[in-house]
Amino acid sequence: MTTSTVHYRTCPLCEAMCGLEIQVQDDEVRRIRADREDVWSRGFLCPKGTTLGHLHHDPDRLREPMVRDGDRWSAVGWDAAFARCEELLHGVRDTAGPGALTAYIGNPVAHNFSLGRYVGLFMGVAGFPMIYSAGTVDQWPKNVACALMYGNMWLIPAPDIARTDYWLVMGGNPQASQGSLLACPDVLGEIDRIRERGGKTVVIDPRRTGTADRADEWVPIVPGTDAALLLAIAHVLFEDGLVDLGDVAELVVGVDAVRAACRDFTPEAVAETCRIDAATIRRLAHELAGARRAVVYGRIGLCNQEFGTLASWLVDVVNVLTGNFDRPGGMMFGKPIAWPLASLPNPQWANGYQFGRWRSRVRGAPEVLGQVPVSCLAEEIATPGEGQIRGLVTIAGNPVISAPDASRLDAALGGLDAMISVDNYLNETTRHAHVILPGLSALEQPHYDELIWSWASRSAGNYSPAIFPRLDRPHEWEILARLGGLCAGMRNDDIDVGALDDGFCTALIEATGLTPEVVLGHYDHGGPERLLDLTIRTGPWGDRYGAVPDGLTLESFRAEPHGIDRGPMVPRAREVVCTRSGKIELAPDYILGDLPRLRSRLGRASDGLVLISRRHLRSNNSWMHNVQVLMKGKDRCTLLIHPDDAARAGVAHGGVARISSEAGALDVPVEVTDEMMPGVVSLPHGWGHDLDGVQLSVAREHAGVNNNRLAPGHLVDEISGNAVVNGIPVEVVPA
Ligand SMILES: Nc1nc2c(c(=O)[nH]1)N[C@H]1C(S)=C(S)[C@@H](COP(=O)(O)OP(=O)(O)OC[C@H]3O[C@@H](n4cnc5c(=O)[nH]c(N)nc54)[C@H](O)[C@@H]3O)O[C@H]1N2
Ligand SMILES: Nc1nc2c(c(=O)[nH]1)N[C@H]1C(S)=C(S)[C@@H](COP(=O)(O)OP(=O)(O)OC[C@H]3O[C@@H](n4cnc5c(=O)[nH]c(N)nc54)[C@H](O)[C@@H]3O)O[C@H]1N2
Ligand code: SF4
Ligand SMILES: [Mo]
Repeated sequence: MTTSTVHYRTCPLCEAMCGLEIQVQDDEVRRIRADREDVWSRGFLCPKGTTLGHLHHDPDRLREPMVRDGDRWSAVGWDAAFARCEELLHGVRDTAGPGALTAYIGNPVAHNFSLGRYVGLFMGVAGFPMIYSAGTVDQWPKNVACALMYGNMWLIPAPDIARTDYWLVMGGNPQASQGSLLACPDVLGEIDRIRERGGKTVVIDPRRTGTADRADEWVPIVPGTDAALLLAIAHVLFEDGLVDLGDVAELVVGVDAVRAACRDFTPEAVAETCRIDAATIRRLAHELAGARRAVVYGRIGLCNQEFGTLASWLVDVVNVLTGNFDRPGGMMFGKPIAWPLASLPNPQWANGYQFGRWRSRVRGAPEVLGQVPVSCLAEEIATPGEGQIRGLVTIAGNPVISAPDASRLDAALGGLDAMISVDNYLNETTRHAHVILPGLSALEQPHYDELIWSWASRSAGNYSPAIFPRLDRPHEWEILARLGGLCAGMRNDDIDVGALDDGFCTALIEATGLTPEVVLGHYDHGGPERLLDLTIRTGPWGDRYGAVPDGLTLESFRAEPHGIDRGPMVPRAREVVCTRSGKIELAPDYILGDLPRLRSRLGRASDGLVLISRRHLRSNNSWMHNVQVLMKGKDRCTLLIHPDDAARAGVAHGGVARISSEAGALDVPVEVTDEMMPGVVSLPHGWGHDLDGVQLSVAREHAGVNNNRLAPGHLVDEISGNAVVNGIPVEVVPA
């Protein structure tokens, strides 16, 4: 007899958090479509969400631990795998010391039920002196700005686009990404709704993206010059008497310092550098100030660039100056139903933020928020001497594709004495591992987003139980706890994962002010579901373990498969800002100190070609090209180039170009299109799958090229250490 069941769950793949309806027959996913009753996404989804079954059933997905001996991989049991990890990790500790071990944390950590909640436990137990992450090729500039302005690196405000009348989008393309540091289903639909209520959306981007096509106006900009543009907008706001802080006025300090900082950044002074005429800059400033509710938003194009921190900071500055901060339709802080662990105060910075507390060994890069650029990793592995990295744990990361100077990192990983990867695939990075410990598929584990609700347009939430529960093997949180112990030198047999988990949970309970013994008494299980219940029950709508009648618990969510919604964003700056002054620090000295670097940029000619990155709706960073149904259609890994530049370079549509930078060269098919502004070419990131040993049968057939082989590792936004992968000087010639 066959049984067919229907399940409701949240897609974990991106920040849109769509509700799915999943039909399963005999352990096989039959159909996935949108859950039209989902309180948050209301029937929205994208093509990736319908492929969770493909990912689950993918024959290339690793289901057992893999151990490598030379070029030979063998599947082994969990005990044998951990025994091998012990041997390898302890080998490095014994010969080179604990400082020779580190970790790289990848993007899916932020999307995975276990990993997101337990990566902190892993790092705490392992006690690494430093770690690396995808964060320094992503949002590190925004983290720096928010740490200094609001007091917590993860206190990131988001645009309330569902209620705004004017949206200025800079360096983000939600048509492909579905929005980032901005959680809202159907972002493009919101652009239509802004227009329907008489408003306007303007996109500032070197490329006329799908988002720009849907918006009302596209303003091309020279990559890396957004900070200059925003300073000029601020200049006009001051000059024309348009500054009005509104409700947050008495909460903000530093307005005069901002006024002084933008004094010489007149529209005329920046126009040539940005290639935006002064009249347009003045008009944008007046439109922002004149709209009833307006909001500026910046994303990866503003972070992964030469002046990432200045640009990310100035986005918020302009929102504050126009009275659009902490009010509906402007820039607001989210209010998650379950508080994210990252919202807890970090004792490291109890006495204020200090950067450069230590430096990387080889290039001397200053530490920023506890990390140095991921582009340091290759040289830290490859350069002999005291402190050389000999052992690496990667957790849901593929830095051989996603990190700058990819060729060097690829080579360096091959020389490690111990490499352990917690990953679901044998791919470009994990092929170098000695042991791969596979995670679960999305459908094998529960889900409730940990961090993303922090910047969501509504206070909603949705718990998804596992569709194919796995009781026969460790879940990723257990893997992390055990690996942390092994990295710390504990013996495998002595590691008590339950005790580590209880200790972690106890510390979190203490942070809520409740009594650990009492709270722990409510549970007969540990793991991420206990933490989730704790963060719901002690959150803004929680039952506080009975103290608040009718308050929410995880059980409340189990009873509501389409989720729970507690309404739109509300003003909360007064409640959450936690700087030492208690104020919004509009002009942190650390960030102002970077202005001379920007000033010197104004004089720099930009006559050559520069390379930027792009995303596509049917890709997800580097790891979903193995899903056949997403790979249909024309080649996506192409070089986009403006007709004038193509003519000058002598390359033709459909031909192959050689693109080179100081870091490397690639041959890639050409797409000539006026969606690029002249002087700027674009490659997608996340490709280059045809390396030896990669076990991705579909992706190998559509290998593409790795654009990070062109990204020089020394190019970083100096004050955050974030990689500059947008605005790389390149040359293009026929291949
Ligand atoms: N040139 C250029 N480079 C970029 C960017 C760019 O725009 N341009 N963008 C940057 C950004 S924003 C990011 S976030 C990074 C991404 O950088 P990474 O996080 O390093 O790369 P991903 O491609 O997301 O790789 C995810 C890895 O996790 C594995 N994985 C997927 N799901 C799971 C899971 O549930 N559990 C486990 N254990 N493993 C899983 C996949 O197999 C893959 O190996 O790339 C950055 N690099
Ligand atoms: N389908 C899909 N969705 C994803 C991902 C994915 O790989 N695929 N990745 C996820 C991740 S990890 C992230 S971080 C988010 C990122 O989300 P987004 O920030 O929306 O990412 P992109 O689509 O790369 O859009 C970045 C835009 O910045 C522009 N840009 C580049 N340089 C500059 C510059 O100097 N100035 C300005 N103004 N613009 C510039 C590019 O042309 C591009 O249009 O997406 C997430 N969602
Ligand atoms: S937009 Fe697509 S990938 Fe993102 S959560 Fe929704 S269905 Fe999943
Ligand atoms: Mo990202």
